Amino acid sequence: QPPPTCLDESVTLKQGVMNRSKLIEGGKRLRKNWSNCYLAVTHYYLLFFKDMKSAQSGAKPEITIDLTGAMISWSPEKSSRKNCFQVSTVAGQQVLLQEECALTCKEWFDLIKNAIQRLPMV
Ligand code: I3S
Repeated sequence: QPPPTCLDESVTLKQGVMNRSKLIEGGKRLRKNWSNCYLAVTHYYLLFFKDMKSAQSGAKPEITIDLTGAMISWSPEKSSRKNCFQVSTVAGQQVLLQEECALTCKEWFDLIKNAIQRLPMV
């Protein structure tokens, strides 16, 4: 399943604002740097857009995360912020996601976890 090149409502399970910090990209550990982003979850991918406006006007995602074989876990030790979880990909990308509202954050977590579990293991 090739990654969507823009927000596609027909395959989007959930979309909304999240706080994100990349941890590892292209095999390199990055300095933690939180930013607000607009996240869309599909059955196969996480798509991170700059903000809602750019997502809804057809912009390309800034980051695309392949959920096949990915791992997700709560990671309170990775940040002083509450409600943090991390997603790690087979390709070695790692992002931290965070949201102030515990309930909303758990909804994102459960949805992404379910999406991962439906995909084949690699
Ligand atoms: O895990 P760290 O290194 O304490 O993460 C903090 C730093 O990345 C900090 O930036 P500086 O590298 O300029 O100090 C960020 O501003 C903080 O947000 C990071 O900590 P939190 O606990 O917010 O994830």
